[in-house]
Amino acid sequence: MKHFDAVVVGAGFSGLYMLHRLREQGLTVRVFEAGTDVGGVWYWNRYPGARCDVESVYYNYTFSEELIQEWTWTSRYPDQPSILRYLNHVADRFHLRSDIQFNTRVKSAHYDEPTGRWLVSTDDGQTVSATYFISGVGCLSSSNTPDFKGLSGFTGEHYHTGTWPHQPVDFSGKRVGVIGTGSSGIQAIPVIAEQAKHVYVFQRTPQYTTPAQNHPYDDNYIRETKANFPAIKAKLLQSWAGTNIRPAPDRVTLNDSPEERQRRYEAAWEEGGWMNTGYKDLMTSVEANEKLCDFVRGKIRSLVKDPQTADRLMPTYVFGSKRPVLDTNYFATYNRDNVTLVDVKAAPIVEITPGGLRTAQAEYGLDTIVFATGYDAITGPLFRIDIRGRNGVALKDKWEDGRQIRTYLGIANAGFPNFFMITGPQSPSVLTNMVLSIEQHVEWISDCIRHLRENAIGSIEATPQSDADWSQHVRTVADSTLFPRGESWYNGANIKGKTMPFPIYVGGVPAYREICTKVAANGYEGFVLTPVPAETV
Ligand code: NA7
Repeated sequence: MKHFDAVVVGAGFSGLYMLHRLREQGLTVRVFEAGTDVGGVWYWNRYPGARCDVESVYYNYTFSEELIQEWTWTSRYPDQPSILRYLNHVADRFHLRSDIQFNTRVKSAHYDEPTGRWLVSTDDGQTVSATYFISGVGCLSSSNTPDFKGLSGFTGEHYHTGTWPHQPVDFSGKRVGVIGTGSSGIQAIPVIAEQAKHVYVFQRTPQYTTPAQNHPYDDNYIRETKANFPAIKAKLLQSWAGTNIRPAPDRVTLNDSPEERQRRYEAAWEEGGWMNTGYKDLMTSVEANEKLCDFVRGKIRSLVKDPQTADRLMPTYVFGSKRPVLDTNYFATYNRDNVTLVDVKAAPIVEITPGGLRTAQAEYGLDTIVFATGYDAITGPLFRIDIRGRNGVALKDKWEDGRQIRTYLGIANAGFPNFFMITGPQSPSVLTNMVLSIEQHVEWISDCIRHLRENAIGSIEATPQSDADWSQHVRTVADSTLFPRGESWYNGANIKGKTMPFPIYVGGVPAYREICTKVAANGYEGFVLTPVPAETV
């Protein structure tokens, strides 16, 4: 059996940086990656229109000044091919590939109590051991295709946005059905509609989506950004989500006149992005939230010509309780003659037929079906691996299938020594700039491992009390906001039979960083540190 200091799962943003940091410390590391190359979600999500909803110049690693200076983004929101090129560049620049085994999925990771090592087994039949087992599996890497009756008998082609083919799919002359109107569907639909003969959009829940107002960067902006990067990073770290550098919102929605509100909403709509209106109470006041919802509904009414289609596109839930979407020409796409919106809440999908799809109301002939049906998010990627800690207890059982997630800081788990989760459940993760949050976790974990090694500590493990306290804190903070009010992948509502308490820490990037830094500064308070047995020192 091969022995490593650390095994890391995944070669996306998390795994690549983790590998780099641990190798700098002289550790032996093996990264296992299911794909044939680096990239993580950006390797798999190759659907037409795939684009990140965080601005390019903020959606990159910040640990290396040279990397910042030598890489140039070309548009405000990066498309999937650009991000994938960037991650390939990082892998080459830091010579990372030699420690990554591609085409290999980790099946299980079991903590072996007598040796204090993790035994990690992969789908190619090998088992290796490691002192540290680190998950870089991401939050949205376990794609979900609902179990529609008849799918196996469909005679056309079908694709899931999250596992898209490497060769472009040709939609010309095709009748295409797109199921799902989350970020993936909303990005893909306008692009597919330009090529396909006809697109039927099967929508279960209408979405609040606002214009990205994507545009090419000009050279001056890029020059300035590169010149001021340290200051920009400092500002990003001060922002709630780590996604922009403007001052924190400080206005109260209902204190402004209707005219002033309208002016601010219009300005934010024109500017594009996540509706930066300057109001601080969007996610804490139902009344404030409803004002923005009204504004977006008004925009839908004005953008979509057919009143019935506009009605069907009207969202009614709390803005932000499902992931808001940034789009390019989404609503205008419904003005095309070759696009039909089908409400599958009113008349659910009954089955996929050999020649298309049947709802409770009608049958649609289709050549191609695109499943933009999302992910078994946050817990799904971890549960795909049989992770077992002390006494053979499975993580899935400890968390009661997700109904009772208990972690310490979203990084560690009582009962699972030397197991670290990069952007795990109960950390800020998907509600923040993922790259910034990944960097913070990777640096915290690598500093922790350095501390263990320098002090001859064999293992670190969260106490059950720390797990319980952190989980309670995550719940309390979430319940003081409107985030848990929706039915979304945030709480597992998109997957039949899945329920989980709101699994994201919404205290914001600055507060969260401060807590993690303090835990480390206080000698890893809340953890039990066990020295290496004397005879092995
Ligand atoms: P999402 O946001 O989970 O969207 C999935 C969509 O698929 C959503 O509209 C769902 O409707 C719909 N869906 C799921 N199952 C069904 C069934 N059985 N029938 C009809 N419609 C269904 O996934 P995305 O890939 O778009 O985005 C994921 C994240 O990636 C995104 O938020 C960004 O952070 C990046 P529902 O809303 O559940 O009624």
